[in-house]
Amino acid sequence: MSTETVWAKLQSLMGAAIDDINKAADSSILTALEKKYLGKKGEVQAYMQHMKELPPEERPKLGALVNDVRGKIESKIAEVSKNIENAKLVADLKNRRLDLSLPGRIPACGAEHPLQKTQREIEDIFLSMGFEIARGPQGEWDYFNFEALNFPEDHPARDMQDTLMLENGALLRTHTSPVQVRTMLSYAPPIRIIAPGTVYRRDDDVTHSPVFHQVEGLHIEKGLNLTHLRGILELFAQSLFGKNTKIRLRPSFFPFTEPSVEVDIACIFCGQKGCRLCKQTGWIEILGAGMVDPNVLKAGHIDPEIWSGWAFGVGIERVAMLLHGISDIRLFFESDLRFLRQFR
Ligand code: 2NL
Repeated sequence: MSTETVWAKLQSLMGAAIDDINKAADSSILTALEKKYLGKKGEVQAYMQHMKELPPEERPKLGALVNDVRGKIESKIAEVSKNIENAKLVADLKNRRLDLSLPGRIPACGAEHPLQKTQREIEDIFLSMGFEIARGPQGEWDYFNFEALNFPEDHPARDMQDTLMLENGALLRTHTSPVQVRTMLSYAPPIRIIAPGTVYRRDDDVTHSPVFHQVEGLHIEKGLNLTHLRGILELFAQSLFGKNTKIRLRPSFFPFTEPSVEVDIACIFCGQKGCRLCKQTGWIEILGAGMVDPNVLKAGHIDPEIWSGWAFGVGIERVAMLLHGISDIRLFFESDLRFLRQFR
């Protein structure tokens, strides 16, 4: 074959290839055509066979020609392939309808649990007054939960009735006081701490849950007396319930404090006129407190002749119920989103 014949045949082969490619309806047909024309055993490559028949000076021309034809077919395939993809996209978009009048999807957003929120608010108040946060284990020894806190051997709270016992002789702490005992043993006074956390009792009704939460506070320094207790707890009550909140102290009893007091706030619901929530008394009990019993200081290796202390304990559920007007404690533990969403 002469160079001219090869050239003419290649031209017509290219024409046929381009016609075929233009008619390709989808990418699988394109792949087949690519193999047919440009594959190793394809029709374009076949022309290289004629190389030997040509005079040597013509051979480079044939090589260039084959490469040129190959390049043109390749770019045609690329062009048609892109067209096929575009057409598919356009068809897709036409089939898909976007309804701009639909309401947007509101992302499901988490929020603090009302008890967590109340605990944090209480923590923030005491942190602002220079107290630090102390934490400890929820499984405790009888010694730290009762003995060191001056509970007599026969105190009813030590019974199986009120305390959840663990198998190894330990128990679930019934208050966070053991954290404060541990702190007294680990740090030298003065001490200003609060101990927030989960506590457990064998109890279950509308106002009692077997799992509940508490913040206790302990302040040990030289020369403290009931006026220091009163001043700080008044500021606490005012930060939580409003700056005009009045408080009063009533005598009470706890094994670990002497004297012991209950702290009431003037009823925030009726302005002391008397209502269901203050049981017509005008006062609502919010926490217990007192001067730390010398026996408890001794158990904490602190000399009661040198140091004095006051302490308090406040129930987080009780405060949260008062702040939000909730009457059933079980709502906090049921994980009903309709209830929880109200605190976002
Ligand atoms: C209440 C009463 C109270 C304490 C807790 C305490 C802790 C130590 C020493 C002395 Cl280490 N006291 N804690 C004191 C008085 C009352 O809690 O009714 N809480 C809900």
